[in-house]
Amino acid sequence: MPDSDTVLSALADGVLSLTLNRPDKLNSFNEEMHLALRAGFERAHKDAEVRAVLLTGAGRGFSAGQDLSDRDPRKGTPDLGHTIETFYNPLLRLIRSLEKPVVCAVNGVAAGAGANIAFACDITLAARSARFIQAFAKIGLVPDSGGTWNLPRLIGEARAKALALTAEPLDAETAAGWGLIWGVVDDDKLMDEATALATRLAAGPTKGLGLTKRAIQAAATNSLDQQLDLERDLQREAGRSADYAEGVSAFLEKRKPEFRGK
Ligand code: T3D
Repeated sequence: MPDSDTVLSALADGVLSLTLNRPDKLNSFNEEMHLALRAGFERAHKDAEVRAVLLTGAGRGFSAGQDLSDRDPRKGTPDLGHTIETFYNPLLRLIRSLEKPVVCAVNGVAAGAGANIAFACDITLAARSARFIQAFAKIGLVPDSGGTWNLPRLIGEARAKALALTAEPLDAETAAGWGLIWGVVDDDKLMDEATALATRLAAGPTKGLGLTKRAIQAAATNSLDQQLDLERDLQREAGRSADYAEGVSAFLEKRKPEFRGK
């Protein structure tokens, strides 16, 4: 991982915690933070010790999206397509293709790409005081980081368009009620609950959980027939895993399973 304190990284109990750490800028993304976060997710892909990821932010915000101080128009017109291709899209692909659970703890405001990264994680919990803002409309941009794909799927076109066109903040309770995130937790309990959830997932049958994630994501573009075939293939694969053998043995022996993530 690049030597950067813009993302704090720690591995404990199979959980790789990645904490966005530019609190004075509400954890907005500059290139250094992008590279550090990408390195964290690349490690999660490669390192068998990592069996779940917990993504959160330091300070009072989760992330305010792109660092706009890097976008001063007086210094020229940036090619935003290039930055999306180079930074945001690879990050989204790393999160979605990681066959391990990604828990997101939204500790405060999540705006622009910050909101859509949170929505792209597998299980997102938010502090009661958090809010989500599709801030793009305020500066003449288009929702990115998978926002135009995820929002209509999660909440339908009417709500997706209203959020994206007005940039109105959405409170955490409403986000959970609409199905954008999994749940809301009192601010002072958020990290304990998110850590407990990530730790529980990290102790689970990683192979089966990863295949489950793949199947659910594939459903967005598959027909029912394609999905049924996929379930057959993935079940075959899961059925060959050591964790499946352990799960069934533990059930038959009336004991708790000890999954090893294999
Ligand atoms: O450019 C590309 O590569 C394309 C990709 C784009 C992806 C995107 O994410 S575009 C959207 C960019 N984000 C925004 O437009 C959000 C801008 N921020 C805000 O609207 C507000 O800060 C918030 C609603 C998020 C929070 O408001 P509030 O009142 O709680 O905090 P604040 O006072 O506005 O911000 C606190 C500090 O963070 C402040 O710095 P200061 O004055 O104390 O030194 C503020 O300037 C800084 N900050 C907040 N957001 C950003 C930021 N600095 C740089 N970039 C930011 N995005």
